[in-house]
Amino acid sequence: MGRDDHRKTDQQVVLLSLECCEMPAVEYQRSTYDNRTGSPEPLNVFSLDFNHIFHTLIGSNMDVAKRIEEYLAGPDELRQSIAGMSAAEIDAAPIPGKWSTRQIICHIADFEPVYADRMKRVIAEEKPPLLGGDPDLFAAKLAYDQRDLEEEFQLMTAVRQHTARILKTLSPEQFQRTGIHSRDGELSLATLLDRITNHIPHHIRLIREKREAMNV
Ligand code: NI
Repeated sequence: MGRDDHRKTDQQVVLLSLECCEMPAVEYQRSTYDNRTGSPEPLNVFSLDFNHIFHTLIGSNMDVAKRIEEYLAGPDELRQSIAGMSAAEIDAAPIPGKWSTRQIICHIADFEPVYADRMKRVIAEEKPPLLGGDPDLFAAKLAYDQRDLEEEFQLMTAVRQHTARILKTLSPEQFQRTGIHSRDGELSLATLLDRITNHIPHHIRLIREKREAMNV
């Protein structure tokens, strides 16, 4: 599957989003499929109501403080996931059609400020528009092969500490505030926090898959 033609069919979009998510509901589906059949083919995912799923999962009972701690822990968990890898192993893409570990790290760093901006707008503005981003275009155009991975980690850590300090001041009701995503429709602050918190663990699983493929 070429990365540049992933918009041709729904199936291609789903397969792509398994590697790189702005769509973490796919990951929930995939986990279900993996546990049951070992086959990651969540082809019905587009019929799901994302907002409903997330409200059901975390809804009004969300343990906000715990979620924020998980959000803060993400960058260190990502660092640990690449411990012991050589530069060549980080640059390698051992699984056909999937990214290198370097691309994953740059991808995560790219979307940290995007999500921080979305969360701030939802807190501060009334149902603000939230602009979707295309991870493949970012990966193709934003010099992933030239970037300093230590800077990427510093950015992730700084953005999460900065944003978490704001989130900790909010009431549970404020996590139900919403914005209007250009592709996914109305999303609550709780959903945005859930998505970005799950983003790093999702990609750590894919890094692990690459390490296993390389036996490192
Ligand atoms: Ni992703």
